[in-house]
Amino acid sequence: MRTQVCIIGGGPSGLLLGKLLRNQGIDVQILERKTRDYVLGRIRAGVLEVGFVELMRLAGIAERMDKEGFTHAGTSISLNDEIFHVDFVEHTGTPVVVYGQTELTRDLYDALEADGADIHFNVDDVVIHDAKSDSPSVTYTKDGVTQRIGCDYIAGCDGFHGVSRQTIPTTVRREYEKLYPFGWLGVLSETPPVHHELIYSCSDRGFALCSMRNANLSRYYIQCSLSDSPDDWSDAAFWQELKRRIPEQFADTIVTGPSIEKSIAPLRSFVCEPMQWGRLFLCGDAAHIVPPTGAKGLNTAASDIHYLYYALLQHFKDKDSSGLEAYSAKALARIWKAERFSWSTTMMLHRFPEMNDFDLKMQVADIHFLRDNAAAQKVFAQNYVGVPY
Ligand code: RFL
Ligand code: PHB
Repeated sequence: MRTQVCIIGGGPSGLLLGKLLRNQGIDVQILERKTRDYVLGRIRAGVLEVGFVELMRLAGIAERMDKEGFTHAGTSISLNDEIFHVDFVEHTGTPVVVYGQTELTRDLYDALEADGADIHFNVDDVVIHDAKSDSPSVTYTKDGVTQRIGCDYIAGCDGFHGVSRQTIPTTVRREYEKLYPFGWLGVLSETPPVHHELIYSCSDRGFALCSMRNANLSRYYIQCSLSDSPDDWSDAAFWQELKRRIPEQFADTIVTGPSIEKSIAPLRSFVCEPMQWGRLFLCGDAAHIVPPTGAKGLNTAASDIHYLYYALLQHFKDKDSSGLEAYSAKALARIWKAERFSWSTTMMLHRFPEMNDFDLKMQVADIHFLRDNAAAQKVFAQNYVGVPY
């Protein structure tokens, strides 16, 4: 088998790149380790920057997102019972769109399957060969049979635990990491959201976030211990703890119900440099991870895809490889800004085990500065809606 671009990973990064390239007549093969249903069962991100929305429109798959997504002009931030609003539209002219990763991934799968794209599910033993040569290839096994795909380029879109990043020799690859001493316990429930926008809450008992997927589907998170398991948290215990961490006016009005999904995600900051090795290009979680506090995980994946898509287009249409050569530096310049924002909002809003009284006063001053200072709000808004590509 031969293709122009072999895409490893059928998550949002790989699917979006695949759809954009196919629309331009560039041939792709997509390899996914799991089944479609498994990928769609992962409950993850919910907030899209306008840059991501524009890419979905460019790919011609924004119809449902434009109809069912919710435009949010700002967000609320609370400190115990105090609450204030940061208006993204006032400060940047740009809102964000709330549309779940599950729905977006479903739209991508539907569109790719409708135009006959080759997506190989349930593949094992993916190995990248000769990435530094002019004729790389990828082998995999499916149903016990080994297959080989020869290609011009490989897009490593296989997430944090994939094989692509590991293919880059440790003599070349440099990894930067920070682990946080807590996780987020997330609950999805078929209840109306407590507020029309998101509420990020810092409280004496730890962080909480009130988010949503649609008018009758809420997504809530609380900071939890890394040693907790979702089974340790009954629905009743979750709701009780959430109510203690959000302002009283919302604790009094929140509609609770049975959880339909409950999971714990550890918080991590991670960047791999470079994001290119020969003809292998890393995108999304394969190259970098942010703690979810800034809602940047999926959005940083989208900016990688933007840079790689235009670079591949320039190569295949104009025979100009300068975009591909610049990919890693360009993508990383934006990634580090998103890393900084995600790290700083995590520090501002979470309770760290080692915090002393001075640290707690600093945290309050940080939040009050944001509350009282229009310039600080503008900076927060610019980061939240996404710095330009
Ligand atoms: P994904 O979504 O991980 O997709 C990678 C795909 O590659 C497949 N794969 C392989 N395929 C073939 N061969 C192999 N050897 C393979 N190894 C892996 C996997 O099965 C998978 O389908 O990466 P992608 O496409 O880069 O997308 C990135 C986003 O998914 C991610 O940034 C966000 O979801 C991060 N994230 C969140 N971001 C937010 O903005 N808000 C959130 O609330 C939020 N919650 C989360 C998250 C990430 C989580 N992870 C990764 C553990 C919650 C969790 C639990
Ligand atoms: C979500 O809705 O899952 C979500 C929203 C905002 C975040 C993180 C997660 O910062």
